[in-house]
Amino acid sequence: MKIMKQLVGMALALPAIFFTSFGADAASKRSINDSWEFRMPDAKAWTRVHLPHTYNQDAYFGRDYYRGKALYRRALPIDSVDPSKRYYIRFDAASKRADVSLNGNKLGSHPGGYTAFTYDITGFLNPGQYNLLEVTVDNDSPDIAPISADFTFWGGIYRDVWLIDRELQHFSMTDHGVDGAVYVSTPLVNEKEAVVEVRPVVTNDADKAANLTVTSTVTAPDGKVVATMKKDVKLAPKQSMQLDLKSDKILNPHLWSPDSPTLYNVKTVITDKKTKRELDRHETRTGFRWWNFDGEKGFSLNGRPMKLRGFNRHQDQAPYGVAVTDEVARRDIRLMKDLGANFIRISHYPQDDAIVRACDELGLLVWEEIPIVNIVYDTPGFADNCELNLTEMIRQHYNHPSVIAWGYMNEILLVTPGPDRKEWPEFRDRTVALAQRLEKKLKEEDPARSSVMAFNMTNLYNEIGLDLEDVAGWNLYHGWYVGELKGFNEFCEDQHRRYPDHPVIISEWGAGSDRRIHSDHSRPFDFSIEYQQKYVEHYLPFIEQTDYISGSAYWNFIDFNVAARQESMPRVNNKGAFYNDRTPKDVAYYFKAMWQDPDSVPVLHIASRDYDNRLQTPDGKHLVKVYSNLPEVTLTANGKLIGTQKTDNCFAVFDVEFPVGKNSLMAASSGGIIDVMTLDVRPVASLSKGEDFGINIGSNCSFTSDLSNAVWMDDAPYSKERGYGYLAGEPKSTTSEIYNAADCGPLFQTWLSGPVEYRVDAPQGTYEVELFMADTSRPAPALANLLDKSAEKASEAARCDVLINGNVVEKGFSPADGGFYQTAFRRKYIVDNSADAITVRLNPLEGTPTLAAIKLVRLD
Ligand code: GCB
Ligand code: CA
Repeated sequence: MKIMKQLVGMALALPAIFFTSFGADAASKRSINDSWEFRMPDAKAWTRVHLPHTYNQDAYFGRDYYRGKALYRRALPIDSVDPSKRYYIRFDAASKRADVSLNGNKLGSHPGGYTAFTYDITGFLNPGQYNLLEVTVDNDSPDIAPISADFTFWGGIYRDVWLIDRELQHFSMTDHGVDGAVYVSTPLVNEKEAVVEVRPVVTNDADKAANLTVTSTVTAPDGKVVATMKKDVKLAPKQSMQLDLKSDKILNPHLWSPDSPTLYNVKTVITDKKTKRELDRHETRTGFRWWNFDGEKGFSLNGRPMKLRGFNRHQDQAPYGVAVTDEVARRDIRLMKDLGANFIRISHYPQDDAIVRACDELGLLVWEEIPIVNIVYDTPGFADNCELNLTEMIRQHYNHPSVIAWGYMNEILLVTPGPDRKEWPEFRDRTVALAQRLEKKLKEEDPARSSVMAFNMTNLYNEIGLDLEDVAGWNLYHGWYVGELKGFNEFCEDQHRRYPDHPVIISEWGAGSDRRIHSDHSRPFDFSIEYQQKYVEHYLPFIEQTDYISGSAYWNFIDFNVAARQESMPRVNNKGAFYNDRTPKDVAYYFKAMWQDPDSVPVLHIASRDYDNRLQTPDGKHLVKVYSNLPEVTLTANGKLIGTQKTDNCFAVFDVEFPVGKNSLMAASSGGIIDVMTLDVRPVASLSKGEDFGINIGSNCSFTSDLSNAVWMDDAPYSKERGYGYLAGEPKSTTSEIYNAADCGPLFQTWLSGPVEYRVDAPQGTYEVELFMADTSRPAPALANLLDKSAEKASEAARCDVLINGNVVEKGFSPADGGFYQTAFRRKYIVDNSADAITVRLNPLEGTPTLAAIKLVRLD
């Protein structure tokens, strides 16, 4: 009864669909991404949506994005049901769990947000009536990986949904979401000969036996048939059987490689043995290649050494989250390929079929993995679901020749209670047991692919027996999260000394950067564009030059959304080589210069796009870096020759004097290769009327607002030459988010603490002096309640008297009063300056007060 009511509702809502028919003669497959309705559980009204769709736009605005259920529904475009057909619905992904029902009948509940699943809907269709498909998606299941990880667990049906029909005899449609179970591999392949093996699962859904012929044809790219295999099979009613067809030797196969991604077509057909009628057809591509990971020599493809060069990829693009189309997938792979990459780690979860297809076609070798990240909990069903998702990933992407490695755990000890905790033995044993189980499953499913795991920073992985996979991936962040850059080299050398036989790949390395932050003396964790470049320029040559390192995947291809992340751009992990909108950062051209062969792809790039609007410096000089794979670079500014330099480590740095204004820059190299750009130099910061004179106190970096373009200059101890700086105070910083900071977040994340004395040389006159502060000693309360008297004077807050030019402007002051911890505070004071400087003093009364930035504006 309830269902009938809903159906009537749908009839009104979606009239057009009723009349579309589906199920012509041939087997067919079509997407049904259009005409869905969506609602949150507590909403009354349905809204119309088009897939791909996510309900987590809130991940862009706050740490606590919605985790829970949401509802989707749609009428199926089927008006006649052919009794000689089977009907299926395939979801390419719904995150993390999807409960699906048709006309009120439950089809199933699928755990896992990154793999496809298919239901046979034949028995549940109402011919000639509305067929109501309902899906409840839940992105909060504690029994499904990932549970803890540095990315947003976007909820929704965010990939394609398909309606498919087949004859009664067909390739299995219910094998782990595989769209027609036909498994193709190349059990023998070398330069001279290759064998193709095809293992189709043939199903007879009829009530009577079927006599069938299965034929498989392998066609070369030039259209020549190079192998034909054929087998007769008799299936009992409702029987499924896996066949094994092996080709004869194919001579002189064209090998697949990143440089030459040659694909052969494998067409497999089921025909009725007697009538010869074609019942099902499956087409896939295969490639002939073999590879080896070696503990000493690194990686080789088709017998030749090859450094794996690539990126990790997350899939989101603002403002759509992960609800992006196939075009996005293909564009991403093309961008990597353009840089000269030959490898991708599809992290941390299986991705769209379009991604792997593009890798086959454009030539990127693939490591794909399931999302078991940080810790293995013992929630019921967790381990089973992991194994299911592993099996799905392997079967669904089995035929892709680009795939060389499957992974199943990432930094699994990161959040796991360590050896110093009493829970350790339990967690250790559970983690190792799951790894063993998955490793075994992986090899059963696919003995040909390499198995990998991503470790991080500690040898514990080896010590407790997690080194059971073919290749050890290391996620290393020396010079970022820990220690110095050279720690990276030392760690690799040490591992190699201890485990010379275990092949190694650097599965992650990366540093964050923020276009608003710049420094000529950059440091780890300052989020400057310049430090990220320094970091990459240190790691990459070592990876390239060290034979035992098979290669690497930089973390990450893009700046990606992490609702919970803080740092300089809250909700963004900004380690990308590209911005989230896929604009390359300058550093992307360093990868390109390192990876591309100068003879075929000369690279020459003035690396100032991320800093193309600068304040004039007192001496008018600016550093300009050029990335290039060519031996020499000549730089011209405003038509004047600056100089010619030999490149070293694929770059050259010029010290250039620029006048204020638009400066034209040209880099040139042999062969007529040039790069040009315009660099805007604005007048040196001044205290003349109408100017903003800002200082990013406590920081080695300048900060430019992307809202107003105002600049806060970098800080230093006071000197006469500089004309500003601190006389007392200790530079400090945090990576925690500062609330209410609008466009100026990073300003508040660095400060001077303690008794602070700050001086800015300033001629006599009236000024607006604005002080920026935040008390970061305690987290912001979840709900700051202004009426709560107890919060009025924050008890542990640092307290001080604030003096400007010796006059007390605040007494017993704290920016945290009212409970405003971790929150931006700006206040302007009007100051008559009769001296030759403006000085600000914080005299501590309790704790250590802080001053994060200052801005002066001359009024008179
Ligand atoms: C890692 C994780 C990855 C994070 C990355 C980071 O090691 O595997 O998921 O996003 O570090 O940026 O911290
Ligand atoms: Ca600051």
